[in-house]
Amino acid sequence: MAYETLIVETEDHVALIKLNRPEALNALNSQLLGELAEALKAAEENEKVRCVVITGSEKAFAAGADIKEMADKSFVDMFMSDFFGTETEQLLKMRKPVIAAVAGYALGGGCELAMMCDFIIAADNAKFGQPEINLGVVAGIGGTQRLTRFVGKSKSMEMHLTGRFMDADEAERSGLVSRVVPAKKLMDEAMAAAQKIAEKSLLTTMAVKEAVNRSYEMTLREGLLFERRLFHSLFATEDQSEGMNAFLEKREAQFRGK
Ligand code: CO8
Repeated sequence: MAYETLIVETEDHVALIKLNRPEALNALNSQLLGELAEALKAAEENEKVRCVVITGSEKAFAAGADIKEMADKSFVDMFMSDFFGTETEQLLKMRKPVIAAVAGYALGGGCELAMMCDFIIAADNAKFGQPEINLGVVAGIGGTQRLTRFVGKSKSMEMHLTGRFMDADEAERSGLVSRVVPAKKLMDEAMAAAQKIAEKSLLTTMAVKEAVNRSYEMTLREGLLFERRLFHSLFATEDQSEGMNAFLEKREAQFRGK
């Protein structure tokens, strides 16, 4: 499928989705987010794909929602179209792992998009921020909620109230990103991580996602029970038997997602 605002490639078992609106630093408009939802759905439905990477350019992952598209809208326009509500739903529904590979600006909706992925690998030139306050609005696709869970109330509050940007080192220190790599190596590192995940059992990587994401939704006691039952249930799979026997036989496991 051809997209106007994305470049999508599949390498082995990894779908790479590159946001591609260089003229606007990958600002997120309805077209881009609509195409992103389609590309994610296609990756989810493609049996060959076991992991997805979303990236932008060296200068910008995404500099936020498209201000030109939003500037003249009314409350009624926003409310009746549930602006960006439906477009972002597919990313939240993804059962396959999704990595954000972030170089340059990840601001406003760009930072929020990265935080909707399962983890973020950042280039050393990455800059994260929620500068919506400068536009007379607040974050709208999860910034106040997710950034606060990632970095804590104090830092999240400061970033939302002042609009200041966080560099890659601070983002790693604060737990927003899993690690920082030299900008030139970002895509190699992100693709290597994705390939590593793709070697595992898809069934098990999906189970990991469900369990980790539950930690945001449940009490600890319920989450621990959910995890333990998930662990038990994986003993009904061929991949558990293959994984454990491969270890005992000192060979590489051949997972089949069954
Ligand atoms: N929207 C539209 N166009 C943009 C955006 C944007 N967010 N960011 C950059 N651009 C455009 C610029 O207008 C410019 O275009 P042109 O050449 O036609 O004037 C081009 O990209 C290059 O930008 P700059 O010349 O500004 O580049 P600089 O290197 O000087 O600055 C910055 C880079 C610092 C990233 C600067 O562009 C900037 O501050 N951008 C805006 C950042 C921002 O405020 N982001 C938040 C947007 S609001 C938001 O994300 C809300 C999300 C929630 C939506 C919720 C729906 C429910």
